[in-house]
Amino acid sequence: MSQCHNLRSGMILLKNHLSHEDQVKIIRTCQKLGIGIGGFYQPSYSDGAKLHLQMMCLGKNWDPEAKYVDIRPVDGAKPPEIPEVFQKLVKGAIQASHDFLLHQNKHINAEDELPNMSPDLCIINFYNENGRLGLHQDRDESPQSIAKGLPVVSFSVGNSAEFLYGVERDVDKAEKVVLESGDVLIFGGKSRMIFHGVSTIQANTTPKLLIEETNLRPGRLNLTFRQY
Ligand code: MD6
Ligand code: FE
Repeated sequence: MSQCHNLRSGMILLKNHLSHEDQVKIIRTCQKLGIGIGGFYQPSYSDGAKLHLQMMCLGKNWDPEAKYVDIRPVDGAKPPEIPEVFQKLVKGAIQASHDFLLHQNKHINAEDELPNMSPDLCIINFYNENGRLGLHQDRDESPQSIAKGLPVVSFSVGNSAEFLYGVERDVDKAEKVVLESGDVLIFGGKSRMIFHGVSTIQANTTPKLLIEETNLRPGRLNLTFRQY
């Protein structure tokens, strides 16, 4: 079993949860979808400021200005569906988190702490080695989804990232955790509204075999699954 950390209530880190084969599948799928209709682009705000990453969405479209809309404003593209293999991986990660919570305390109801979720959308970010993402909350999903604390499930593949999180939008007060290739971070329940962001991408930290098998360029892929 991969190592599990309960970072705070509703926030669980599954270290090295995704197998090498899973990671290869994730990269190849993102490579394929990323150059198709609805594929990677660099999002920007209406004032022209660009995010320091490439993004694409599956299932439903989200962008930092328009939020959730059926077709994306930049090019009118409809997002591709979430592949079945991704659905299975998300299910497995939530199950592993519940098993871990019950292992820690068999008297709790694991679903109270971390509700179940079936994703209908996924936001995929690709960061090059200068990529980053400022502290934010994920609060554009439906009020019901947020009120229930339905978790966001996040897969990291490629270079490691320094990930910040905290109850305030304050970088100096934030906790830090390094997310490595294969890690899964889940936050829901009492942590659904936590502030979080990516401060740095650590150069040359992708496992060599992963690069050899996928030709992934230097950088980090992050997939966040949610239920609108
Ligand atoms: C990232 N992740 O790790 C950005 N959001 O690149 C997120 O913004 C995120 O990891 C919600 C839940 C988990 C996350
Ligand atoms: Fe987020």
